Amino acid sequence: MASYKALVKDVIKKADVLLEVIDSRFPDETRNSEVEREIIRLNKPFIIVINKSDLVSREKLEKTKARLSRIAPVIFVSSKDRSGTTMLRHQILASAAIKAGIKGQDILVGTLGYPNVGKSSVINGVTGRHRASTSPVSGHTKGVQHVDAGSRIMFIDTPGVIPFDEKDEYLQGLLGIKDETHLKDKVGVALKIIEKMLAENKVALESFYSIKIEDETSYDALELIGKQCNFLQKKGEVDETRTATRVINDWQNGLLLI
Ligand SMILES: Nc1nc2c(ncn2[C@@H]2O[C@H](COP(=O)(O)OP(=O)(O)OP(=O)(O)O)[C@@H](O)[C@H]2O)c(=O)[nH]1
Ligand SMILES: [Mg+2]
Repeated sequence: MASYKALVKDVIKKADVLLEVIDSRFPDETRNSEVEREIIRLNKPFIIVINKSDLVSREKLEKTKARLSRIAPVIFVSSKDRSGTTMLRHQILASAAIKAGIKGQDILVGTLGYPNVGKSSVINGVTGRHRASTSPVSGHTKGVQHVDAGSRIMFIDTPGVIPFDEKDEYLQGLLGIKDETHLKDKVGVALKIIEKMLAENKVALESFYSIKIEDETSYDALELIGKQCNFLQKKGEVDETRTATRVINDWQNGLLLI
């Protein structure tokens, strides 16, 4: 942990421009105030990159952007759809231009963010090639790696900032930091996903599982999904763990949009 913090501080010190990559579904949970404070303290230009924007409606993205634009320039990216990456390249050049004294040299772009938010994928999106290694399993990028993106942009890829402790299993499940096989309370995590869907896009949840939710709780909705998927036990009751596993996988594979 301590060495991790030192690594992040070192990247912030060395970089000319910093990217804080966040998950569009959890903009607040995936921002890191300690990292932002350190960037501001060293007076470095930074860009907030809202990644996985393919998973969230345009309206919600615009709201998040309006809110976060007060802090730093904000760019939406979908590394999956390769959208926003040209805009990000331009913003990097614009932010670097503000910083005096790096004319003609490489622009070092430090890429920071929580595990699994898509830091390496964003780098590949801007580079236009699969230069940085990515994986659905978090904790993939080990140590600091340099990736040349051309036009003088040199990315520094880093491992995910600040792993959550065990207590935050729900958040780890929601953010895809742990997959279903590593989650102990699968039903609990699935209920959190359902709660999030009920609050943000109930219609998408209903249509994805072909169910109708009236005033039901998240638990009732899990039961409905189990019935609809025919995940039943011998006596006919819903197999909650199996249903929860399905919901977690669908969510983590980006099939449930908000
Ligand atoms: N739907 C969607 N999935 C994405 C996007 N960007 C990345 N992913 C997926 O998110 C997962 C993590 O991507 P990585 O680029 O490895 O994430 P990272 O932040 O570098 O992860 P660590 O190095 O483990 O900290 C992979 O399964 C990617 O396919 C995106 O824009 N949209
Ligand atoms: Mg990575």
